[in-house]
Amino acid sequence: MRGTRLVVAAAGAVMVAALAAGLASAGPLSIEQIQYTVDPSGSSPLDGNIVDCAGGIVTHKFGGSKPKITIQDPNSPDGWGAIQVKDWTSGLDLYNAVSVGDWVRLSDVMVEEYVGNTLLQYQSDNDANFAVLSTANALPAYKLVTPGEIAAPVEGPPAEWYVADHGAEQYEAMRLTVQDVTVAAIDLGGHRDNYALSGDANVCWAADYMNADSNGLYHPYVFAGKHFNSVSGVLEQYTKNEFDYYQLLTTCTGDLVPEPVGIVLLAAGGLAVLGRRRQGRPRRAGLGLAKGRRPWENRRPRLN
Ligand SMILES: [Ca+2]
Ligand SMILES: [Ca+2]
Repeated sequence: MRGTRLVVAAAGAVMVAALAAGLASAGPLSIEQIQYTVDPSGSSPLDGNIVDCAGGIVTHKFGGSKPKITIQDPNSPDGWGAIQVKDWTSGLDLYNAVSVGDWVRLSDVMVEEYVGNTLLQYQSDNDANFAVLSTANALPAYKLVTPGEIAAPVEGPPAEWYVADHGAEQYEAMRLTVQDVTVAAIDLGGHRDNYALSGDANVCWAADYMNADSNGLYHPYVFAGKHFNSVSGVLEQYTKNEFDYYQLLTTCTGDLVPEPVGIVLLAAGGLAVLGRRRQGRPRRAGLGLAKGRRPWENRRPRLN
């Protein structure tokens, strides 16, 4: 048995060496090459390695206790296309120098799994460096997913929440949108800042802690029962103690799009007035209603 183990260990060492050689000769890795994994834990096979990364477009910056940026490679729109980069330098050399929309390439950054997320650690000790290859890039489009594709965890045992389906792993740090969702519950998760978004017969979790416009734990738009036409953000995992879940992190007010009924009616009324003025036909002021009719009566279909 011992001999067998040695052979297996030796074979493993050869594979690691071959992988390292292949990586070394292939130039900087794409984000997808760092993120992609078939490991059920979701961990990057490069966890603990120092790598060069071809990088991506900065989609978000977040100060927090350890400033970080999120970068996304538009060449991987379907999955494994984004990653967070934490700046550990005393002068925040990376964080302060880059802007949303910059394409940033990185060298000598450490791949590290942290509470469920694959991070690139930007550290002076490893002589990390970066280059801004271009600026003012359009941000990668939000990928439309169903709540079920980034499914919420389920409770059990009591007060423990674990996600059953890690299919969302491929979307880590990517820009995503869910549509037609209602806030089904709040005060959830490891920091009591998560809320459940219900739609499409499924539920996902979201949070606003990275939202530049949130005031406290939740954005003012968010409360139980609130319906949104869409909610967008970047996906983050949280795996610690009695929790393992994915959460859609909104980044600004624009990521929370309420039901637009009132706006649509107002716009339709304004357009009707404008259209009739352009035609030069005198009409009653306001919504251009026929005399004696109310708005909804004007919209009724004829019966004959
Ligand atoms: Ca993960
Ligand atoms: Ca990952």
